[in-house]
Amino acid sequence: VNDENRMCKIVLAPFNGGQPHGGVDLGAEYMMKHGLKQQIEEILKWNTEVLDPLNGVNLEQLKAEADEQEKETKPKIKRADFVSMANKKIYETCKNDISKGEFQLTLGGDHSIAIGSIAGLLSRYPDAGIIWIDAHADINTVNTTESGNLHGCPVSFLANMDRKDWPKSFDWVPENLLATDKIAYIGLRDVDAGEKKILRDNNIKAFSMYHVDRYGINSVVEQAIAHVSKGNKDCPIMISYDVDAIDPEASVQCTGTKVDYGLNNREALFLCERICETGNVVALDVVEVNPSLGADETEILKTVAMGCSIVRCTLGETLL
Ligand code: 6HN
Ligand code: MN
Ligand code: MN
Ligand code: MN
Repeated sequence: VNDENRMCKIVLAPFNGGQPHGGVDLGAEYMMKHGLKQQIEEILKWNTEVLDPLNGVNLEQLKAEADEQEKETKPKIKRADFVSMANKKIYETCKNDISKGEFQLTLGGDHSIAIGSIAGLLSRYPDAGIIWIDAHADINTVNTTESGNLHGCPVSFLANMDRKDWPKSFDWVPENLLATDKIAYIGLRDVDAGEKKILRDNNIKAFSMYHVDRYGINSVVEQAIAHVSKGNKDCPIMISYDVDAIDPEASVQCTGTKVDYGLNNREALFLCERICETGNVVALDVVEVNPSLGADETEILKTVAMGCSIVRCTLGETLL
């Protein structure tokens, strides 16, 4: 694609049904209000177009109805119908309204929205590698989840684990599934026992904070890229970035499942810069920015600004 005609499709995914906190639905809006679209156009010289798959859906009402009903039924998996419905829409938009060669930028929302965004991306690039940046592995299945929150489960859905046990509303199957050898994690430090077993049993590449300290972020990113690319130097790469990968003390206080001792600010952005430098990055999710959890304006600004920096670095701002 000619540089002047680069197109970044910004997919708004203001969805909070995959976890208990209100406010994570505001993440996309806050990043947009921070000037993200203008930054992409004016600093990075990309064309942009905003897609809004959940437009017209009364998310607040549907969530309230689901919670009301589930007070009685107390299902193990929380708001399954709601999460399934929203992700099917995100999936269809990513699949149908974005072309090969266009960048897919999805702004959450909680991390359950990666069900839709990654399923959509895989319909264009079936062999894409996914680099999942997170304090958590988000690979619980409906059988291993302890919380019942679906933002802890997107990877298992995408990889088709325990398919038959998923709630009936998850009756839609993505055109292409995620192979477990096409994902690599960076930043892990809060992984459930059931998830550890899944990671081990499937031999999934996972770099925890231990590995970041042991080898340094440069080596870790290099290994992650090599792993998901499987020797194909043109392998398309997507980053699914949960801001809770980043250390709360460094910048990210406003997120629903904060964990201490994460990536520092440079590690957090360096990995975006390095993945951008491959020339193969085709998509990015930025999720779990929750402005409602800020103690003051400064905390909110720091988290939102970091979300925007992740986007700009992934699109090449800091490469000369
Ligand atoms: N996230 N492993 C925990 C759970 O509830 O399954 C935490 C998940 C966090 C999910 O941060 O996107
Ligand atoms: Mn997380
Ligand atoms: Mn460190
Ligand atoms: Mn996550």
